[in-house]
Amino acid sequence: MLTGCGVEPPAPYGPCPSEAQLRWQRMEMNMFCHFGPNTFSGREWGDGTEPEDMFNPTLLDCHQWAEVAKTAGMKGIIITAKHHDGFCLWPNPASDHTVRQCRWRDGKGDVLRELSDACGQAGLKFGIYISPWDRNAPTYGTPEYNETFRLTLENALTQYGDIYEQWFDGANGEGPNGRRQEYDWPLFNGTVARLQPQAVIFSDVGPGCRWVGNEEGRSGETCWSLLNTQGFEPGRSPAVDVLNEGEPDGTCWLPVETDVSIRPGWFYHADERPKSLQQLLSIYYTSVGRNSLLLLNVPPDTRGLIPVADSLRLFELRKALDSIFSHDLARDARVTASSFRGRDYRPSNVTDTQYHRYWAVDDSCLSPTITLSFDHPVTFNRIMLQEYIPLGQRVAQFEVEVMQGEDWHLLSRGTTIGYKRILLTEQTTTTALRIRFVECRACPVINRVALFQDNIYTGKL
Ligand code: FUL
Repeated sequence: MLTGCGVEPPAPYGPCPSEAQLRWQRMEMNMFCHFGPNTFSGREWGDGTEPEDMFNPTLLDCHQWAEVAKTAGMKGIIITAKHHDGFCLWPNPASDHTVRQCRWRDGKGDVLRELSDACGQAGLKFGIYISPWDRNAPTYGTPEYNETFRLTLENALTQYGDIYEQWFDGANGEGPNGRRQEYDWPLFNGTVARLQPQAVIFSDVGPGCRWVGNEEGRSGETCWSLLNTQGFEPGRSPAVDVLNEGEPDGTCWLPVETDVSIRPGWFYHADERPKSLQQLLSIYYTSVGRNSLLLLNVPPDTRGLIPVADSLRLFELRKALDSIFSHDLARDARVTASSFRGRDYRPSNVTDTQYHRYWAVDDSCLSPTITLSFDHPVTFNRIMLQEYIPLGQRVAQFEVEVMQGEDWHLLSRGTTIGYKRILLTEQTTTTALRIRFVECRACPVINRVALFQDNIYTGKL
């Protein structure tokens, strides 16, 4: 394709995101809701023998969940439709361990209906977690269970509108008969792909996005959205540090999702408290700031509401992020570069906020520099960089220098950038900043360089 000035854009390099994966990555921060019998029993893993009537939220209001998520700046909500205890939050015809068997709402309740409607009204996307491990299903541990699970998926994926993400948990223990299950992953993934082709499928190894390898909210400081998945499947995945960092020569585009809970547990427990604002900011920097999507779990309580302590903490987080990131100190910089590909790819594209405009150099140029100069000194302690990932992930090593007096001084260095990378630096005042791309797998394609001042987060990462 030729552009306005007759110069071709860089060709995509290596595996690249699908449109659904790109849309997903740009959501940046979503909410996870663990809710079910465990909310009432105080356990983290129910064993499947819980009586259905244990599930009895007294004031369930999914609009409240959606309002909290939206105000906090989340773009979607994923609900545990069925956790390991097997209880279904919707009247799944393939099971008799569901809301249909409850006294709650006379057996006519349906949490997926209420939450999908609430998300639709609030302009949020809706996703579903369904645990393949089932400690209640009588057929678990036999080939028949794979068919039951397919029917379960089919039912959940056809009644509640568009599903943006299907979350498959990798935990796989014993069922009620003491047997383990050989999962038919091609059948499960194929069912999702057929019924919700735009849904990004999460599991340890995708195929849509991958697990970060820990539950602490920490993506790799080096983080490739690429992975070799051949020979692996959920529950039989590469080592956790490989999941955490990815592989530069990975053959699949498989970006990281960082799932972490705002509380110590995934489910609500009356004696637990939400993490502090400082902890949440640290998690933001080590997830969104490290080329990952943040899926923050906020568990509703026994009333079926998000507790006020958690919602207030989320609002504090939003306020802090807005105050840090709403003022880009690089906005008015003069931007020059060692070279650029042509008029459409000019260096100043990195300081505008249009996602599809970027700075690019000739194919043969693997170590260019870009310089931001300021009429008046700027003071900052955060640097945000973004690669234009529709063309792949290219940068493997870079350095940031700042002008001090007449000389350039090294301020920071990094490895990968990816969709978004936020560097924490010492407080710096300068009239010019230069980024040297030291090692790139193909000519770098950069759509954003921004500088911010964070007066709130006081820790290190
Ligand atoms: C894990 C599960 O065992 C936890 O209960 C929780 O759902 C977490 C998100 O995934 O594998």
